[in-house]
Amino acid sequence: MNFDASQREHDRAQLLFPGGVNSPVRAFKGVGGHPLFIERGEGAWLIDADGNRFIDYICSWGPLLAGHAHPLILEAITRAAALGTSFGAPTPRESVLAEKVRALVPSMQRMRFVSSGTEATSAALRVARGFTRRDRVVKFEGCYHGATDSLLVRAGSGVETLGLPDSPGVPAALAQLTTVLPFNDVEAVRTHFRGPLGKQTACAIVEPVVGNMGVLLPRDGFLEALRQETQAAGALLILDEVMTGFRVARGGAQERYGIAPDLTCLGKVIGGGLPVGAYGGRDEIMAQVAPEGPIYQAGTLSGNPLAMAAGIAMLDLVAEPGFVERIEKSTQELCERLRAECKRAQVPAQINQVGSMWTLFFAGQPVFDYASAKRADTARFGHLHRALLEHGVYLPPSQFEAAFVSSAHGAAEVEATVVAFRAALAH
Ligand code: KE4
Repeated sequence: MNFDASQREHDRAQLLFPGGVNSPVRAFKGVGGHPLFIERGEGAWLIDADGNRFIDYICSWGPLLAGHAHPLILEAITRAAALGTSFGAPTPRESVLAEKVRALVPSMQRMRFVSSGTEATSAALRVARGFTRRDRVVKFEGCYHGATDSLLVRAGSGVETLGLPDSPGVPAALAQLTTVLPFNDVEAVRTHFRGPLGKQTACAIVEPVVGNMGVLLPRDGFLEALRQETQAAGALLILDEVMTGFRVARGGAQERYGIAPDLTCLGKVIGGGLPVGAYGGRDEIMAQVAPEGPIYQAGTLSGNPLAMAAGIAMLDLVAEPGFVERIEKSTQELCERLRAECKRAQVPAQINQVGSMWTLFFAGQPVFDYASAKRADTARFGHLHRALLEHGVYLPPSQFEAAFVSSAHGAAEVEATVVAFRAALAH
């Protein structure tokens, strides 16, 4: 394949942006080579600046549950744009989307829209600290919750990809208020919340299904223990469903695993490809948020009319019977076929999948936490990524990211992906 135009665009972009990108994971640092510059998307396909076509398993890092340029989402955005792009005032459309969110995620009795997942998690942390009047927070090693200071501590995603376990610029005094526990470790959760720090802890925030170490599933009892222990210690449980929301089940991981959080963070799918995040939960907690209560959070483009229109169209698709289930079925079939290809090639690999998110680890043992994810052969993953590009398949450019399937990935895309994998594994 020819990537000359992308190379030229990357050379130009490096004079303008750090690494030539506006978000680090796009830089291909985890797999080598330079990023593709994209011209357009069509359903499950991306077309790059050189005219190369790829089956897209990034889906904008999760938002595009209905694939690229879905006609109903485009129509909703176009109609909204004709009425104006932003008013800095409330609109009925915000309530329409919030009612749809609440119908799918009933634990979000009231909520607040923001413009990114990072805004949602940083706001949720502040609300938890303000509501409990406690400063300490708990996160889990390898989980990533956006680029917010208190949570850029032993985070996953691009932080892990670039080997930056703690980012400079995060004040030590703040980082010291963040306790990091191993994911899936019930004993560590119990020891913390039953110990002296438990009653000083405002909240635990967790990716209920981790996407940012690659996909890791919660072990039986882990989420339940976290719910019980936070409750007993008077700490809030925040489920970061920015990635899992509407994707691992219609009502997110909290529906799939039957966990009732105090606060939920959403992003990605909720905006249908436009910038939307949200945080929300129990009414008594949200009543503490300004202007009703004293905890401050704000945003110029929060509830943006175009983003609301896209989100409404997206959640209407999610609400359709069979929509989420069909995508999960395609994903399960794809992963089964890829496991068979790895077996045929006698390559030790683990493929973790839940809903329509999955990750292939080159590892001989199950991958269930940060330590086991780190043991995967990332060099081999980089080689696979480059080989798959040559065969028209675009995986996330990092071992520590989730791959995503959309409603636009049909039987033809699954078949073409399996054929490409077989060829790439033989490289
Ligand atoms: P954003 O601020 O990027 O919208 O959301 C932050 C965030 C919060 N919580 C979870 C579980 C997330 O996965 C994310 C963002 N995910 C990354 C990919 N792992 C976004 C891609 C990027 O950083 O460019």
